[in-house]
Amino acid sequence: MIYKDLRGFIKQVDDLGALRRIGGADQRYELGGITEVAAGTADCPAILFDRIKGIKPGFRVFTNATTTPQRAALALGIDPALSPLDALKAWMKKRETLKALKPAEVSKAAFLENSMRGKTVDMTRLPAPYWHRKDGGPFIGSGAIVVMRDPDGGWINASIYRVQVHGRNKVTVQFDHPGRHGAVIAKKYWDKGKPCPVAVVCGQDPSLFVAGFEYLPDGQSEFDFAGAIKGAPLEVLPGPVTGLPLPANSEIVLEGELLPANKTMQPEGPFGEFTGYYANEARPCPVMRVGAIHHRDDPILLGSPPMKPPRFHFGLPFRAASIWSQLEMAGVSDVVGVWQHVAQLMTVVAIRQRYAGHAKRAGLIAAANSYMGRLVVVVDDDVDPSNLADVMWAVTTRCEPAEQIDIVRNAWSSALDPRIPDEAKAAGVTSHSKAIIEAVRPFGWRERFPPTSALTADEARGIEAKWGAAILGRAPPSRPKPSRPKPSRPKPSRPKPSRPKRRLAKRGKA
Ligand SMILES: Cc1cc2nc3c(=O)[nH]c(=O)nc-3n(C[C@H](O)[C@H](O)[C@H](O)COP(=O)(O)O)c2cc1C
Ligand SMILES: [Mn+2]
Repeated sequence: MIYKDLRGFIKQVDDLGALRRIGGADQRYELGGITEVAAGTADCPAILFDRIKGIKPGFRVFTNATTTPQRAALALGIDPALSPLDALKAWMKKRETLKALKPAEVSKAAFLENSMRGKTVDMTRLPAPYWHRKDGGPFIGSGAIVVMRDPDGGWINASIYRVQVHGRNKVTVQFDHPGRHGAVIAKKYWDKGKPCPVAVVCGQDPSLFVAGFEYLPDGQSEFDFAGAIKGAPLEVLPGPVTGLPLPANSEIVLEGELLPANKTMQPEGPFGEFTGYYANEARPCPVMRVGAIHHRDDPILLGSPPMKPPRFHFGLPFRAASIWSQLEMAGVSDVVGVWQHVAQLMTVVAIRQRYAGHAKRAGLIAAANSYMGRLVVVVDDDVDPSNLADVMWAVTTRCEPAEQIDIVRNAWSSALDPRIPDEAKAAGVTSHSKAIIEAVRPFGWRERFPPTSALTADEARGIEAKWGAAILGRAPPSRPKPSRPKPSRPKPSRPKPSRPKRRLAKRGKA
């Protein structure tokens, strides 16, 4: 069953044994620090913060929501027990058949349980975290959805743009570039000398988080896409201040106006980026005047701060799925997997080699479509592209650097790239070079290549099924319970039926 709202999702995460509750952390740097350290551990748990210092108890912050392949699958309505690569493939297939579903208007909304209006609006009552030490301020929106209505078509755009808090009723909304739908829509109001009605939805359901960073064409609402993921229309209620349709089960909603950028701007940022660096100094940014704050009782803010890679806000590398589709569309056959590591900065393609040049063909297409990625690796089909250790084994044993590494220059990156010098950026350069590593057995003598002594994936699974408990130091299910519980392995306080089996082989994380 797919979750109903963020609370429903958190309950499912808890049932998987993947939730940690933390009380007493500080809004300044501790929420961010704890989130980053947790995301760097092997289990990468989701965290629910409560009793945040200086904030009314009950106001909570939820982080690392979908940072593992397992929880990302859960968010997409895909079986969380699938292997990471199978889950990615299942999403690729599901996405191809998704049908947009318009939201359904309802007459009651949970987010209206509490409201601050006009003079009583006070952003400082909400737990907006200072995520990283050198951030320019607290951010209420790191994974929040910014909702606007296109004045021409009347369609609703609902995407993720970061939102910084500057005062009791003042926040900024940051568009990476003027092509963002939010920027295009706001400009239409501003060009007529009017402010743009806007709402910021914090603590939305994860299907909306996923929809919020999909590249959808203009005219297509992220709300409809979220409905498609869930297989049920999103329930919305017109906001009392803006009339914008707002997801009824959201935790926190800000309503207000985005003021014309030629009149009011506010220095915004800097903000730690997903590359693990700061990309810019503070820069002027459009201001939203907050006319109302609505929230549920004991609301939960969904926080999705960028962190040093390989930590990433989503556990399945979506762009790898689109590169996989692009390879297939381009006629590259026998692709058995595509995955991205280091927060999508490295792409790996696994193929069953059929002809000389097959690996290079796959590598070139993957390189062309690897946003910001300097490293593309092509591996054989016996290597799991989602397992970085496996990939590096192939790189160090099947690739002769002098023969099997190519460099493509002036390729797709972005202004966020920390390795492009300032002078070049000032001159408009946002491209970099990419290395394509063919870590495959050389085609001409692949049959004579030394055979591997490693278990096949099937053999390893067989061993896991038969001997896994013994290897992990757990009693197999058939054996009688030991009379005394071992102190070093405390039993979980309650049964966790749907928790997938722990794998022996450590999986690479996106
Ligand atoms: C966690 C997260 C944070 C993001 N922050 C921003 C941001 O601050 N500004 C921005 O322009 N895009 C940001 N993005 C990317 C956009 O949400 C994404 O490209 C989206 O598809 C843009 O939607 P649009 O086509 O409706 O403008 C972020 C994405 C994620 C997942
Ligand atoms: Mn859009």
